[in-house]
Amino acid sequence: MSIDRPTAQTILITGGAGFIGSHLASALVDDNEVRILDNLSSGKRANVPEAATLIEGDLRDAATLERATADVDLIFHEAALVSVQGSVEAPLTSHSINATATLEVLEAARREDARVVLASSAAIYGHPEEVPIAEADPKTPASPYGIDKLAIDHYARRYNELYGLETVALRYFNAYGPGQTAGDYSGVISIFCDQAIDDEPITVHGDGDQTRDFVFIDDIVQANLKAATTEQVGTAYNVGTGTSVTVQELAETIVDVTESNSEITHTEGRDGDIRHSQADISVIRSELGYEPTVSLREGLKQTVEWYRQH
Ligand code: UD2
Repeated sequence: MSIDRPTAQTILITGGAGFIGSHLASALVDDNEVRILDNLSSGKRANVPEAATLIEGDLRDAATLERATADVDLIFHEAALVSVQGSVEAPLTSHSINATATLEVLEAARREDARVVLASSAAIYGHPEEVPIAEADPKTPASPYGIDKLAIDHYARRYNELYGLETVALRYFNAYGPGQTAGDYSGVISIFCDQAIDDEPITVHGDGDQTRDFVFIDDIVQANLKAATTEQVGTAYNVGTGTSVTVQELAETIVDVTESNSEITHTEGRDGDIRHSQADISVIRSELGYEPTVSLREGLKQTVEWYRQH
């Protein structure tokens, strides 16, 4: 049995000032030397734990990446352009950050003989034929973002086969939690929480019967820590809860948790919206011992608390 978290390692977290990367940094910083590479385009300096070292710069700059990866044992690659819509508007930009720069990270890891745990996405599955979605199911990404994530998911696994690099790709479903900032391209939970706290109408797109598997940040972190120490490398795992809720139910739960006076309204359906999404987590459960620990209601309570304070 492997231990469940890295200790006494030199660790690089790309995107470590962002939502997922900064939570990961907080979980690791007491027992490891943690370095963060972030260009602060969407991440924030304030998210970086005091004991971590921030290298402010671009992943795509060779000298910066070389400095950031010097002598590392382990890399968590979370830096990305996370906007699906943005990738539709600027596919080349998405490709250069989400795909090419990730290949550079894998090359750097080869030079350093470092393990890489990288952020893949449920977006690689596109519109699934059925749910829950298992790792081996068809991959028909519906956006440049999904295509780029699928490319790096493949690269990560082939780098293990071709060069013996230790890699694990984590296919995140809908991540949420404290620190996820509301904006045009952020997740529905951050948008609904802001609306509910301000007693503004909640904007459900379409009929609200579409479903998602919302996974709390603590469980995303748990999956990363397990991926960092497992012997099962050259692999890719779904990270979700294995359950789903409708967007309508989500809106109602947020109104309830915030004790809001917001009305739930319905707007036009969103172009290209995926109807149903739910992870099959049986493989990550059996191979990594991953188990979701935070229910949607509990996760929403913690998230709402954070939004109230910020
Ligand atoms: C998420 C990820 C995306 C990709 C994908 C994989 C985010 C922001 N996006 O896309 O990067 O990984 O999953 O499948 O995390 N909605 C409303 N009202 C709003 C906003 C959204 O009803 O004001 C609906 C939206 O139409 C969709 C659902 O909420 O049906 C979830 O939307 P989302 O943008 O949070 O995430 P998703 O699943 O499209």
